[in-house]
Amino acid sequence: MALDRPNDLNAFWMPFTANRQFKKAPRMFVAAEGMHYTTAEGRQVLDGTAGLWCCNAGHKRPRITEAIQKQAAELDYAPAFQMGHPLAFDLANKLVDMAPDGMAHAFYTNSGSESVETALKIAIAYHRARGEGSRTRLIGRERGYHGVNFGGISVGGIVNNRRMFGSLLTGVDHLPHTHLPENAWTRGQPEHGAHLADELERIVALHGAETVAAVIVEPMAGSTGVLLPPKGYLEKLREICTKHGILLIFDEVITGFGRLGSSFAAEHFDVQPDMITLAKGLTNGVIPMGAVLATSDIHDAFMQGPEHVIELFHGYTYSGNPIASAAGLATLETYREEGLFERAAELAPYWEEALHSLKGTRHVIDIRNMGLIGAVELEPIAGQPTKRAFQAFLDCYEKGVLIRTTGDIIALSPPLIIEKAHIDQIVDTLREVLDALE
Ligand code: PXG
Repeated sequence: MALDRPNDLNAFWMPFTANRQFKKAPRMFVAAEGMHYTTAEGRQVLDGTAGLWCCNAGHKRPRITEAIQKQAAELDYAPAFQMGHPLAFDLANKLVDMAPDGMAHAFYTNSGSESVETALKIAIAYHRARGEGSRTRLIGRERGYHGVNFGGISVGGIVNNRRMFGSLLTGVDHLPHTHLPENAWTRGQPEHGAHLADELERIVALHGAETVAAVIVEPMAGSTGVLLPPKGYLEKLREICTKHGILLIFDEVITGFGRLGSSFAAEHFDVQPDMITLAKGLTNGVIPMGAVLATSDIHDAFMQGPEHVIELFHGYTYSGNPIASAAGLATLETYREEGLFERAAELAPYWEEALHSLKGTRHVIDIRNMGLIGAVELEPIAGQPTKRAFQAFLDCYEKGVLIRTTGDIIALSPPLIIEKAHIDQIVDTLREVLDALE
C-alpha cells in the first residue's frame, strides 16, 4: 500500500487504539468481501467480529453497494430540517414494521452514540411536555456501554470512558451489572441474577419516582464482554419502570438486526421497551446511520401547540441522509431476502457447541453465548490486565482470524452469513493460539 510521507501514519489519531503500538506494526485492511478482509500484504483474514459488530450481512454486498452508487448519482444530499426525501420515510416505515409492537416512529442519527443522546433527551423532554418536568434523573448500569458522548458516558458504566473527562451529567444513577460468577459457563441466558433488577426500586425509593425520567440498558451488554441478562431480569425492569412511570430504553446498537437470531433483543426476550436505540447493522456498517425508535405515546406528547412550530429542538445535519437511507433500505432487503436473522437462529446451536468446546483450553475461565455472539474469558496475567487477551488478538490476526478483545475477554460476533467451516476455523485458531500463549 502506497503511503508516501514519513508521517503518513502519524497524522491520523486513531480512535480506541493503542496508537504507538499500532504505528510500529500497522494492521491495514485494503479490501473485503463476504466473510473476509484482505490485508495490505494480500492475506485473507476471516471476520469473526462483523467489523465492529456492524457488518451483519458480511462485506461488499452487491445490493447495498449498488443502492449507494445509484443514490449518490441521483440525490446526494437533501436538507434534513424542514425538507424531506422519500427514502428516509420509506426506511422509517420499514423499521417500525419490523420492530416490536408499539414502536411507531423513527428519529435518525448518525451513530450509536448520537442515538443514545437523542433517546435520553427525548425521555427528559417527553416528561416535561406532559407536565412532569421534575423527571430528569437518568439511570444506567455498571459495565454498560452507551457510546462516547457526554450523556452516554454518564449513564455508561466503564471507568476508563469516564474518569478522564471531567464533570459528567448530574442526576445519574447506576444499577449493578448482572455478571455473576455463579453463572460461569452458562449456555444462553443465565439462571441467577433477576433480583438485581430490584435495585431499581431502591434507587427510586431514594430519589422519588417523580424525579426519574428513564432507565437505559443494553438488553445484552456487548462491549464489556457479552454479559447476558439473567432470566426474568429484563421483565422485572419493565415491571418496575411501568409501575413508576419511568421510560425504559433498550440500547440495541449491537443486539439489533439479527445478532441474537431475532430482529431485535426486545423481540427475542419478549420485553417491550419505550424506546430502542439503533445504529451499526442498520446500514450493515457501510454508511454511518443510527436511529431511535419510539412509541406513539412518546411521539404524540410532542405534537401539540401551533402547527408551524418545531416540536422537538433536536436533529443532525445528516439525519436521514439520502445515501445512508438507501444503504439502510438495501441492507434490510438483504437481511430479508437471505433470511439472515433466521440463519443466525439456525446456526446458534452449532456456534454454542463450537465455542463451549474451548472449555478446558489454557487460560479460559468462562464462555458465554447467545445467537451469533460469544465470549471467551481469559484469566488475566497477574498485574497486567488486558495483556494476554491483546496478545491473543495479535496472534489470531497473524493466523488469519479477526477477533475483538475487551479487558481479558475475547468477544465474537461474526457476520450472519458465516458458514459452519468458518465457525470451526475461528474456534480451532483460538484453541491453537491460547494453547501457545503465556
Ligand atoms: N451503544 C451500544 C450498546 C454500543 O455497543 C454504541 C452505543 C455507540 O455507537 P457508535 O456508533 O457511536 O460507536 C455502541 C458501540 C466493541 C465496540 O468492540 C463496541 C462499540 C463500538 C466499537 C467497538 O465492543 N459499540
